Amino acid sequence: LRPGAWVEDAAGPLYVRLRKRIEQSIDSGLLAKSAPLPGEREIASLTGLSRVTVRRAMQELVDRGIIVQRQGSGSFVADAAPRVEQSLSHLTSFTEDMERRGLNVTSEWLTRGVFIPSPEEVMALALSSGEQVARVARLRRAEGRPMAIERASLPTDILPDPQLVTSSLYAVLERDGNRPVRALQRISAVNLGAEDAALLGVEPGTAGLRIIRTSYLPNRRVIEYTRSLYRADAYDFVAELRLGN
Ligand code: 16G
Repeated sequence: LRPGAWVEDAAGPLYVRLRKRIEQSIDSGLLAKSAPLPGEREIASLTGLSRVTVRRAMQELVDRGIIVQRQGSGSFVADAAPRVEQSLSHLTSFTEDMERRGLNVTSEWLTRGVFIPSPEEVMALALSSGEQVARVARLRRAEGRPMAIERASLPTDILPDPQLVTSSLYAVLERDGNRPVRALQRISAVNLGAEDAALLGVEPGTAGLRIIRTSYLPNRRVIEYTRSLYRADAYDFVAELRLGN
């Protein structure tokens, strides 16, 4: 946070520039996980910005789960992915969920193509013999932090060209009139294996949430079978319960 350094490379209001500058310092490792941040007053005098501007930038970083503030001891770089509350009663996509919270979504491709299906995929998607399967597997990030690994499989008549999925899978399905309207979701606890843990940025053996989603079109046809691993320290799944059966 050299004086004036925040001005050069970002656009928008001052507090947004300052927020982006701090985010960059965290992403580049200049500010380590759990590292303490200078106080509001110090940041203001280092940057020449008003304390109101600094406070506003800090509040946005707190809202996004990028920094945490502890009463009496100041602000620290959050050492975990942003923690989000996810409703279990709405059929939404990762992109929609994160964008609604103002979090920026990026994905890293693990697999994207058409393959010979596994027996599990044949069963789950009710594929005919000889039919291939479209696979879209991604590491999904919010504000640059890994949140989940999602491995989606779809019939190839629903997704003939997986390469066309550049950001949101559901946006592609929606465009083609194939947006699922119902899904079954199974959530269970797992200990993450070395490879998945490395992708998610946690230690091997850390607890994760395994989620299997099977989604349906209005005509009850299954069109998505997705096996995901979500960071247990990043998600609270919330469902509303009502008396009755
Ligand atoms: C959600 C879904 C996933 C779906 C993805 C599409 C779970 C638990 N949730 O994350 O099944 O494929 O959204 O997101 O699996 P996209 O439209 O952002 O690609």
